[in-house]
Amino acid sequence: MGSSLQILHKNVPKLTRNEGVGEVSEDVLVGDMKKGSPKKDEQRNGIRREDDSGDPIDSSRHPTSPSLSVSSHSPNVTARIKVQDVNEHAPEFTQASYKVEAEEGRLYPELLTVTAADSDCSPKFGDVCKYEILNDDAPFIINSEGILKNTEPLNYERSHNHILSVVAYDCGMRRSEPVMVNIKVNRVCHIGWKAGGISGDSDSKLGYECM
Ligand SMILES: [Ca+2]
Repeated sequence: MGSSLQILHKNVPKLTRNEGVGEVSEDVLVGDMKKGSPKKDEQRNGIRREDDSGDPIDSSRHPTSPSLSVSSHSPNVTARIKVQDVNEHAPEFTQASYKVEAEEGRLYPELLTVTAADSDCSPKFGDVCKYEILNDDAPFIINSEGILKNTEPLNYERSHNHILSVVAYDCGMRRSEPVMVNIKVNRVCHIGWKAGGISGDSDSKLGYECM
């Protein structure tokens, strides 16, 4: 061949015209020629090719000229990366507050349903698993579906309304901010005979008698 190879790199000894040429792997040269521009590969690797006169060889005019690469890489492999979800978000209720009215003297199987949602993606961190009433001794319970009901008949005279703080937990037990639930107790009156009646007379008349 009429050309020689010279490696230009800081702190790397230069090969003389009669040295180093035989140490270049042909397989690497063929691979690099197929993959891209020989001129760019030479510039990236700090390699300059010269002819016998010492002038640089223009690869575009000598497409079959041998090139030198000082690096190589293995064949591609597939890497599978499993991304673990992180519990970034607490559940949030779909309403800013809740309000419901209930008659006194009744046990309700369902007074109200509260709902919270969570922005995390995995079932552990993104599903809501539990609701809780923070008030102590409140005559109410709430289940994992957010269904609220009273545990004893409500009494208007004892309390006209009950204000509860309810929180939600995702399945990683991250807790939401509390939401207010206001239960207004309605007095129940029945029509019947009572002293004074509707008009307030002293005689017993038909009127409304409240519990
Ligand atoms: Ca979450």
